[in-house]
Amino acid sequence: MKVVVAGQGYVGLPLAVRAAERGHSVVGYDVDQHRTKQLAAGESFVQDVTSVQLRAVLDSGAYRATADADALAGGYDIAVITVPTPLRHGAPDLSFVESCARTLGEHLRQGATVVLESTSYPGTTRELLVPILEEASGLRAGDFLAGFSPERITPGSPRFSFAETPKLVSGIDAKSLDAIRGFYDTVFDITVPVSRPEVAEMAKLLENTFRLVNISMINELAMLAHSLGVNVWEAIEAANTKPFGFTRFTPGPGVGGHCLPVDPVFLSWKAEQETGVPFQFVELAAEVNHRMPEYVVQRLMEGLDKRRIPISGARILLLGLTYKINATDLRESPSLRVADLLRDLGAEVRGADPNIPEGDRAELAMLRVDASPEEIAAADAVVLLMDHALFDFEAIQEHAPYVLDCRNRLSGANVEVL
Ligand code: SAJ
Repeated sequence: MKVVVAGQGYVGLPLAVRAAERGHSVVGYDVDQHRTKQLAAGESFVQDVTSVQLRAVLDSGAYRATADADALAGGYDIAVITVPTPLRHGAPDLSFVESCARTLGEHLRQGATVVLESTSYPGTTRELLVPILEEASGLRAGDFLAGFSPERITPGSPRFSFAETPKLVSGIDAKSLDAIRGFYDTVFDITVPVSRPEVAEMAKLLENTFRLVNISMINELAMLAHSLGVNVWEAIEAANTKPFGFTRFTPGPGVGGHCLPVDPVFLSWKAEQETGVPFQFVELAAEVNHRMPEYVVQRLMEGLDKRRIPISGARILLLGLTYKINATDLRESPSLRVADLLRDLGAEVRGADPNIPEGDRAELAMLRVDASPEEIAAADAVVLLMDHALFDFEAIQEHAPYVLDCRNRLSGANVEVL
């Protein structure tokens, strides 16, 4: 099939490359010329697509990257929208979806299909995408096919590969579902059809709201357990011996990333639009998670107080700056807020993260150092925020005068866990 994947980021690029590997003729369309030039040169910037894979589909001619919408002029059999759906002032920003839909609509032919993968609230496909496609193409729904299929990318996940993760598929009508399922069956091992796009849109938000709420609950439990003098980590492992009806989550410095702090807010926003009341579990979860960086700083100050070290002027070394263990991504990372809070209190903040590429200086706003024994020993306090596999935990335990361990990886008289 002639396939267009609009948006060549951590969701669109793996889909485009995989579809090309599976025999489709794929155009990776992205409005960012720098990004498409990089891709056309065979350089992948997405954790789960190697440059070797990218070069292979470029060389075979199965894939090409472009920022030129004229490349769509010949039409397409199926176009997949994988553009960002961020929040703007706490509300969904669908402007990228709208502009992408207009561009695809201009080249939409009779019988062709458009699938939305970008996360959004239930109703987006039918109420927003389809009307834009109709207006831009002059066709009516039914002349073309449309549906929703949520992305389930787990960046750097060693356990679930892209193709093995079951793919939900939906269509605005039976023909759309057939066409969409037919395409994804060539790319994924398992496709799971649902009756309507609204079900697939809701399922996606359910998946991430489930995680956000449970992570927030375990963070609140961690704060209470500390007050009660109970080791929450031991309690979690004890509860996890129950072979049914329990899912293990662990406390941390807060919930970061491009999914969990964002996707559930789409649900809450839609709830408020429809019922006048936001989705309360999301609101509460967001409030608890927002408090976690402050809690980390409060615990750190308590630890320094015990050692008669004022926070102002203290040299603090933060270990693990990205939003998730072993990730390379800083987006919404709680470490950034911990660093800001510490700086506001007059501390000297240094950060070490072996996962962040050397050239990446974005957003750090702190002195970036290596987690060397010298740096660790010279700090008044070390905070382990993300327990990346690349850290030498023995060295941290041995050389740190005091460690606040947010991930329960260390032990010793100089260690306190969150
Ligand atoms: N976190 C905790 N405690 C936990 C689990 C996570 O504090 O027990 C924190 C992480 O450190 C991170 C945040 O929550 O800051 C989010 O972690 P995550 O494991 O949910 O990772 P994400 O944000 O990459 O979530 C993505 C989601 N995938 C999609 O939306 C397609 C999510 O649904 C996946 O379950 C998750 O990857 C995954 O399992 O890798």
